[in-house]
Amino acid sequence: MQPPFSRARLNREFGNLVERSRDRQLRLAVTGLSQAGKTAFLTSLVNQLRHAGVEAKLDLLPAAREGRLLGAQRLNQPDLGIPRFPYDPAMSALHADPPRWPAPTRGISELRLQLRYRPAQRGWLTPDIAHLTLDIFDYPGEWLLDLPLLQHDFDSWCAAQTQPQGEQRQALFRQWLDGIDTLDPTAEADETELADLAAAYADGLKRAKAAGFSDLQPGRFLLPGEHEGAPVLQFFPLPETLLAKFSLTDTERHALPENSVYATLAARFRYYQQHIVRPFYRDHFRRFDRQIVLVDVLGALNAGPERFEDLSRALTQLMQSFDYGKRSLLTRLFAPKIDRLAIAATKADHVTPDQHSNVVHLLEALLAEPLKELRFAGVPVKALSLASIRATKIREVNENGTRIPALLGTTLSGEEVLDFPGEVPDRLPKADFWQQQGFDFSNFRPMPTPSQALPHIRMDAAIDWLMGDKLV
Ligand SMILES: Nc1nc2c(ncn2[C@@H]2O[C@H](COP(=O)(O)OP(=O)(O)OP(=O)(O)O)[C@@H](O)[C@H]2O)c(=O)[nH]1
Ligand SMILES: [Mg+2]
Repeated sequence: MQPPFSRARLNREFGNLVERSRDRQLRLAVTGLSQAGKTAFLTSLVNQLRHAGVEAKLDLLPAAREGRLLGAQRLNQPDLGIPRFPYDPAMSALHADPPRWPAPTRGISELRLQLRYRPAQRGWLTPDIAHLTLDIFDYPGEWLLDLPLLQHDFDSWCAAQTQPQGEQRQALFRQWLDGIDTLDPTAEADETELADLAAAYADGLKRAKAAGFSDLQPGRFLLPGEHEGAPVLQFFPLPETLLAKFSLTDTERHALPENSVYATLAARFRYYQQHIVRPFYRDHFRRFDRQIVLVDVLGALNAGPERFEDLSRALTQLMQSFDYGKRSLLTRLFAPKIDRLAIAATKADHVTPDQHSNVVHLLEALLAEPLKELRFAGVPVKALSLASIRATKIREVNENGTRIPALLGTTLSGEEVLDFPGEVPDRLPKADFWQQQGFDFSNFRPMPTPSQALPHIRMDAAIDWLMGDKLV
């Protein structure tokens, strides 16, 4: 007589059981510069998962399409010392009358979600319901740019920060540049003078941020948090030209007394690295399995060539720190095991659907170098465009017999507009693009939504790529 189960089947079922009984966990890092759309993405992610199977439209996510994803609930987060991700305040803002965008992020927050789903493959040992625990965290984008700062010593950081970066940007630092011109790096440090110059440098960074530039370090100068006014935030780079005036060799420079301007600034830079930047990354960017890099490509395209190049420089630096190959900084420091990555152009609802593939090509062009390295390192990468919270509707306008796609939205000041945003280039724009400036981007207010689930574009595709394989 045949045994009821073959050994192979028993082994397989036992394997399944072990797999299911092991609590499936996933830690997702959402990476993006200031205003890239991290908080909107996280709010929408939580919202879509909570309303999966009911109101959320998630056709590109098989677990939801097949009715197997049953929803998600918040669990107590592991670190009780960190505020909870403000999902409820974000939803209240989006459901207010008139609707508002969630507030810019001022500190770190975390959230743990438990997803309930029915496994796709059923066996006699497979439970009816399985769980996936998802950990997410949010932080101000300004602080992310401190990551590349970890790769430098004070000298190389000075060189990187003071290389020519375009006239418009330079003009915003004029007051600091004038002040620093007469500084003697070998002289004894005058605390008040250094504090004033650091304040002028921070002021330059704030102006550059307001003017749409992205490559801004140190990040805490923009958003100091609890370090406001502390000496650790009173340093700045010394331009090569200034150091050259004193024609010091590297050895002479490093032998300057501890209380000299040069040594004081270098010590504060090191302290900043060790006590502010390193703990931030150690505590929050360690041990994540999946990553999504969000980029506001359209915003940069709208802002002109100098800011577009600035974004490209900032992202390339940032992604170098996340180089998943052998020599990467993070691999050395914290050995993360990221096995899958998405890069996404956010706010895709600012262009008509016929432009979406161009947006993705442009994003890939912007991140060409880091993408090459990621592919070489064997990390699967998906590029997509998405709108975490869609704020426009598509309309077609008939112009002399031709149907032209347009966007219907409400501006931040409350005016309903029909918008023709124009063509997005599918590669890094050449000079003539900027001269003709065929792209017009205006901010929209979120749409009032009767449904609990937020309207989106391709959030389901992003969720599927980031965690669909865990929901089988
Ligand atoms: N139309 C549209 N606008 C969006 C979308 N996502 C974000 N935005 C806009 O971009 C702004 C910034 O989005 P946030 O999610 O706050 O950006 P962030 O990356 O969290 O920024 P910081 O907290 O400053 O680091 C929002 O206030 C909206 O104006 C989207 O899906 N569609
Ligand atoms: Mg935010």
